Amino acid sequence: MTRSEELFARAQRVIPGGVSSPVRAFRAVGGHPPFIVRGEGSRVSDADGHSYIDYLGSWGPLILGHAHPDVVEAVREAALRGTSYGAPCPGEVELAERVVRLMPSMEKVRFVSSGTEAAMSALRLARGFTGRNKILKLEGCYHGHADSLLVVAGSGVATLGIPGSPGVPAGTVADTVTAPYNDLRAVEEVVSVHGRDLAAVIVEPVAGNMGCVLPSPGYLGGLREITRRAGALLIFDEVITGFRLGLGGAQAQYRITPDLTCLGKIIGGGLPVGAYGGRGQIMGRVAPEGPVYQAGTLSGNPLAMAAGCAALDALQRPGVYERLGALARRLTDGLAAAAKSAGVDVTINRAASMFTVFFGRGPVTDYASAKASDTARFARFFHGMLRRGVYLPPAQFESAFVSFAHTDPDLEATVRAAGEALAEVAAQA
Ligand code: KE4
Repeated sequence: MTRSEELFARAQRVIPGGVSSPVRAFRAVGGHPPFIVRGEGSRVSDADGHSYIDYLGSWGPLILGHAHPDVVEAVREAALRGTSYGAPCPGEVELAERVVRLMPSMEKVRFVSSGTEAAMSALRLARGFTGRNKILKLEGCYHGHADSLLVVAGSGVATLGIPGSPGVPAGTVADTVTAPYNDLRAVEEVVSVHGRDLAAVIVEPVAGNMGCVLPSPGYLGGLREITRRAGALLIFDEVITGFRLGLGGAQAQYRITPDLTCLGKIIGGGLPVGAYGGRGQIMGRVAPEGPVYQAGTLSGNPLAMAAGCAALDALQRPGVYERLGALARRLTDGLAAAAKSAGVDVTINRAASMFTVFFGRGPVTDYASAKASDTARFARFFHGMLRRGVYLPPAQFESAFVSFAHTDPDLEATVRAAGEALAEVAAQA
């Protein structure tokens, strides 16, 4: 038995599924997860001493790579002053000022401890601000596990939301409507049925949770126009894309001003953080300034704030995003060429330094086309890469991430491994 298998056996005796978050259990790809004991730059190593080039990046936060010296130093220094105060601290102001400067649609921001809390709070605020109840989420987008967002995809425009998990009461999702991503007509239909009661549309401006799927030309502008006309708020869930696509996130890249934005992952430098923010007029409704309640023991935690400031400061150095984009472009070009020479049909979607290799001809433009991809082939490819020392996200419907710590030799090794793994995939049924 390997050390990771031993740890997994122990973990499953005391933790559901042996993991703290379901996707980490490798159920989508089979096999057992390696237990990671160390991250350093572009690599992670497991309990059995295997080292991997890491494209999971902890599901997005580690855009600078693991154990970035500035982040580690900031956390170490903060920890020497204590780990939590439950009181206002300078770090919150420092990070908030950076966020509002770099994402101008966020005149004010509130920190929470996860992306789930950010999205949940943004929805409550949208309902409190508009006095309306209905929310529209797009199929294939994921905004955390708050009850009102756990609805079955395709629950239909007119039909009420159907719970996407046991434990979610039908009443909780009765005000959640879904529509296909990249389909403005479907959104118009939702507005025609629910318009006067539509509080908000929440969307991943570049989707990461059906795999990486980009907005069609005009889609985000269309959402902005439709929500403005309907008097509903447009919420950009930039938990992944915020500071991933660039310093201003997707809203800067696509030049769309949402009413509210959710952040997480990168702004915590790898520590637990989420945030939501927007126009002062809307954020002014948040307690204690306004009546919309939201709270959290560890919100604005000094260590997380220090890590976030260090991360955002490092990301503002010249040439960081250009290098990230160049690395990711070179990698995905190499992967596409490897698939071509192996005779394996893949569709690779990329936005800046996030990407997904879908197994199938594509194009992949929404949840339905993402689900049409060959997940069995993805699983074989995943394990072929893992055996060769490359750690991809253990699920087809996730995004992989290139970090600033990845090197040209990392990319060359990754493309070499892919050539071999894809040849194996081609040789199997
Ligand atoms: P957290 O509660 O996991 O911090 O954030 C929820 C969330 C909100 N919005 C977006 C766009 C997200 O991608 C996420 C969480 N992302 C997943 C991976 N796709 C986290 C990994 C996991 O669930 O273990």
